[in-house]
Amino acid sequence: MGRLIVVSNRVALPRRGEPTAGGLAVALKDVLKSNGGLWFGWSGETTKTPTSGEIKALRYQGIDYATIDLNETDYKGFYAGYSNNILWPLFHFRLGLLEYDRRQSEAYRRVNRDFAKALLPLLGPDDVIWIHDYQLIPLGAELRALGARQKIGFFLHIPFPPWAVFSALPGAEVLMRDLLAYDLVGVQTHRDLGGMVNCFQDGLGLSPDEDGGIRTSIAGTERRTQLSAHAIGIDTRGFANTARKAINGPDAVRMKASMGERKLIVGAERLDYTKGLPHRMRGFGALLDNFPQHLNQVTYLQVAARSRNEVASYRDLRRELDQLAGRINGDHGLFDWTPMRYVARAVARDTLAGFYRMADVGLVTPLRDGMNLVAKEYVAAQDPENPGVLVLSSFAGAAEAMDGALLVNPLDPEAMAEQLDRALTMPLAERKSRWSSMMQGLEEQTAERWAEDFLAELNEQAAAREPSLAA
Ligand code: GDG
Repeated sequence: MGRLIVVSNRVALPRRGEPTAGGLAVALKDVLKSNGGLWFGWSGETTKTPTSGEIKALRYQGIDYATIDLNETDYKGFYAGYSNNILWPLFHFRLGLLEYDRRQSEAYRRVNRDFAKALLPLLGPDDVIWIHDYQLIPLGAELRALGARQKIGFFLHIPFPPWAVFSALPGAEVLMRDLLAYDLVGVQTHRDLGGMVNCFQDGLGLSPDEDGGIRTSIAGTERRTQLSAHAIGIDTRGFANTARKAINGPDAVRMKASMGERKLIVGAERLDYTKGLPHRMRGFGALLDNFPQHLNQVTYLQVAARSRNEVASYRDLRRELDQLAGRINGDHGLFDWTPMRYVARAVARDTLAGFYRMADVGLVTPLRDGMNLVAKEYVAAQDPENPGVLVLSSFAGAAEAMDGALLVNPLDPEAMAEQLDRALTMPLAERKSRWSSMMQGLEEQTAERWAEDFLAELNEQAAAREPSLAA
């Protein structure tokens, strides 16, 4: 048995004394530990000079970490440019925000090739490789070009649009062909699987066989790429415990004291245009306009952790949110009631867990989202005796399985206001029954289970066959 090699753009490097934050990092570390594995990727550091491709290695708690730096040109072209300014809006159906630049496309390809060159010497013949997300789509094909024969799987964490959207990308066919280097390509939901299959059919004229795999023959090698949906989960029990403890912590106690008898609506995410934050604020404004019985009775806390400041569309969004929050508070606030508390910084994870538990409503309304872990964390954090209500966008991957949520179309502020009113006034029995059906799903479909299922399916795939070796 070989090792498991996880490759992601950013490596969650261990910091001594600090617990690993985030379900994904926890899940991957667990599977890496049990398989004796290696985690490879960008260190998060940029250098002024061209990079030497030098690998920094570290071993901690049974896991090997290997990272490389990016130079500033590649950081701008590959990461800030092509990955975040072209692929991110494209995969989230936001063609108007896509700013194509051929040099960035070249940087993307070059960095993926550099990753492949740096990774190849670290691989054993029986290792299984699992590559993550849109920054690294061509990495499998680049590894194959260098002769890698190992099983390689790829997981896309963000949505997969249909060809009518995807084809807007110059070179869209090339990126689709890159996916055929993998033995397994996983996406989050059946909707995303439909998008990917549609891209293969309409973009490359390739249809899956009855088991959901695409057969190709490239340079004399017969290959089959299995396509499937694997919904990511969280460390449900771990997060529930964190929330249970945090509710008595100093931050939660202060927060509670500042609220009085008012109800709490909570939202938390990276400050990103896919998360529908302006629409959400308008929905809250509509609640106060259309349901005046909630005036002075409810507070909405929105945490929006700044991210990707180097991309102009993120700076524009920040300005829009600052204005909207100011307007809502100006229009509706009283001298002793601030309807919206807007925090444009990250808060500590356990503090956030305490806020989720305290909140009567979790408001999670992305315009598009691969899965959305906040929706799952909010549910996991609830008090089983007095659970809150999840108001969730039907465009989040999480909506596919979270049947106890109140679903909304985030583009419709009036509808959001109606669902918020329903959530704020929902009787305990209905809250409990909605919550327990979602919690049961979360206990079954954890992050660990997601990783195990994906790897089991990858291991089941037959190795590629060259005609000369075929029986
Ligand atoms: C991508 C896909 C997919 C948020 N604010 C703070 C904070 N957070 C944490 C949340 C959650 C995580 O960040 C965000 O995860 P999401 O899944 O919601 O969103 P993305 O970052 O866009 O992740 C997404 C995911 O990959 C996994 O496949 O679900 O669709 O876009 O854990 O709690 N954490 C702290 N402070 C904050 O202020 N500590």
